[in-house]
Amino acid sequence: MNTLVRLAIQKSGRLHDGSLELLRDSGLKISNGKEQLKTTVRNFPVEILFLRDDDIPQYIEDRVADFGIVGENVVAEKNKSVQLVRRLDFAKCRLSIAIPKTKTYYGLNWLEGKNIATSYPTITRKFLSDNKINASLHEISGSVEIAPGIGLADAICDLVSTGSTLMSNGLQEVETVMQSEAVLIASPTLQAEKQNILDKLLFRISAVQNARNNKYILLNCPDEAIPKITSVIPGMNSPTIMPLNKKGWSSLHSVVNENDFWERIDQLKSFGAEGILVIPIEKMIA
Ligand code: PRT
Ligand code: ZN
Repeated sequence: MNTLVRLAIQKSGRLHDGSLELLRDSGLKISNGKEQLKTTVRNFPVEILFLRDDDIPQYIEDRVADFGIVGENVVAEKNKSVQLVRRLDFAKCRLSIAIPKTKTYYGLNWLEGKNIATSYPTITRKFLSDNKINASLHEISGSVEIAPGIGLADAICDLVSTGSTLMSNGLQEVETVMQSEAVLIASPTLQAEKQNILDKLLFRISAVQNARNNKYILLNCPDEAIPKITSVIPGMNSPTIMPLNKKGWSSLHSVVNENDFWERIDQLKSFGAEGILVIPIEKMIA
């Protein structure tokens, strides 16, 4: 009998599209009716549950789901019995403390005795106690950033990505409590067959993440530039080099990392590379 695992993702919200895209890029054929609470996958032994993100750690602790995709902030806040298996490189944000722009911040002691509004009481309380600050927390579930403006709190602890919500509410970010991104979490112990399925999924996710982080690069260069160019873009093993129909010139094919892409291109040009083509990679298996 085939084992089926259950993977919980957010039903709707900021993690929903990124989670589905990652699973689809990993080759899972998922049909997605907006109103569905669960769906099976045609070509992979997994059933997908669509839930509120806050509930996912509990479902995994209770073993109703085996794996899930949530923000690291939710994992830390809920503090359930789950293991963080993989960071997924999307929905990046940070949980930060912000105070009115009109106040002068002089360090953590500013928060002493103050009232802080947050939807993340567990993480905020730990941050304050780690820093030996006594402050009272006011837990609210949404629109946290308006709390100082309406006199509900002196400061807030909330998620920030671009910072524009803070700015439009007259707040300044003064402390970063934690960095967060979407993560794959799982039950701390899995039966062997379920672990096997998780390993298969992780292998595919690695291929997708590598492909997203790298580009295929083709260029022409004088033969004497090959050693220098190879030292900058060594590729997965070594570059492919083919002679051009022009004496003393070659075509070189390799991969280049997204993070230092422009810096590498500048170096390659300075070594004499010409006709540089950069192409997205669909999957990359090391
Ligand atoms: O309905 P459900 O409970 O499932 O969803 P939700 O409303 O609780 O969560 P949702 O969809 O808003 O966010 C899901 C996850 O996305 C969060 O737990 C984070 O891990 C991640 N994420 C990434 C963010 C942001 N970026 C983000 N910017 N979550 C919320 N925000 C909000 C923030 O609270 C603030 O109101 O966006 C505003 C700030 O954005 P900037 O760009 O103006 O700084
Ligand atoms: Zn939520």
